[in-house]
Amino acid sequence: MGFRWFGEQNDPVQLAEIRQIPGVSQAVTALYDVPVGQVWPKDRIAQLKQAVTSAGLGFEVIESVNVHDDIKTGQSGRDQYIENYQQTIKNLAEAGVKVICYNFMPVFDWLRTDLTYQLPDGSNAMAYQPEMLPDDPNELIHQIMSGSKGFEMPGWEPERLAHVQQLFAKYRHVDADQLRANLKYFLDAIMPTCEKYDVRMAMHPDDPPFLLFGLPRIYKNRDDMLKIEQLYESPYNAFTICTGSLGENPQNDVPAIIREFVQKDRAPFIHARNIRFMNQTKTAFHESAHLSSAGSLDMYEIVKALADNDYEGYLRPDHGRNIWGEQGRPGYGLYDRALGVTYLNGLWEAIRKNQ
Ligand code: DNO
Repeated sequence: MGFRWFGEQNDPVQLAEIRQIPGVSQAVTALYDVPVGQVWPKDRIAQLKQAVTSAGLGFEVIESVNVHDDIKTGQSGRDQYIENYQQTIKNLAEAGVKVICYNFMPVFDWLRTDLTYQLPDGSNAMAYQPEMLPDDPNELIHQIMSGSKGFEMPGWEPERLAHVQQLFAKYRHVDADQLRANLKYFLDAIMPTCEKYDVRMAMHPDDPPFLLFGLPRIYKNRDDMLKIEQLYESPYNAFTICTGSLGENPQNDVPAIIREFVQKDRAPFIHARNIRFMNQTKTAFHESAHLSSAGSLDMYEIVKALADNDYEGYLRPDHGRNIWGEQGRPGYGLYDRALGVTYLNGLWEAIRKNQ
């Protein structure tokens, strides 16, 4: 069980606090200040590892090493960025890292229309309501930045998004097939490094898993996963299964997806969270407490899909609400995620003892 941590400078949550959550043994973290595309320096990785391990936690999962847009769009500069990525994989492997979470989403990483949506119990959570999505991506960026309470949001690097027009222009001729071809080019280049150094790549789903702003999306559902799997047949070409992201499309049978990909050993990393649909058509949702009864996903079935298959990979609670007056990062406060850990571990213990 891991817990995401944004680093000493950037996270009000302390490693010492994470260490006290029962059953958490890993900090899931990253060097957030290395610009996308640059090599992660060995000394900076060593410092980060030192901070994590001296707090009594493991340093085996990185989230994320982001992929440069030139790789995603297949620009001529991609080979240099790929070489840098290979070097980063090697550097992380030498520090004992086993899994790297990454994504292949165009322009935006995850996307919401509200970062502090008020819930009836006085807590707040992130939400997505299609009618609140502006037509102009610049306006969305403004919405996200101003809702972020001064925190830099992962995947929303201001220096990258300052050039959003140019970014969109780069993707103008990239459809889903082209994006997948660019992913294949990337995987063909990095997989031998991953195999040699024993680091598994765990691709994160599109969040939300539907088309937005005319941008292509290639990891929305099971069919997409089968296509990605075929791009490079290896357990090192693997997935982060994010229950919330996939669950935001009610057509996705999340427990079935988990079962299938855990059985095939293609799911070394699970993000477990719940969401609640806000309308009849299930196109709007807000994030909720992890408990099944708090949202629309059946968390018992999700944990059961893992436990039934003797899951041995990494798992972390995902976005929680901000509760008890905490002024935490949107989605990443301490308390609700800690409650999530305890609940997930409770489900796990009960299911295992009943087997
Ligand atoms: C948001 C996260 C994402 C995720 C990346 C993985 O809260 O789920 O930023 O870390 O998509 O590359």
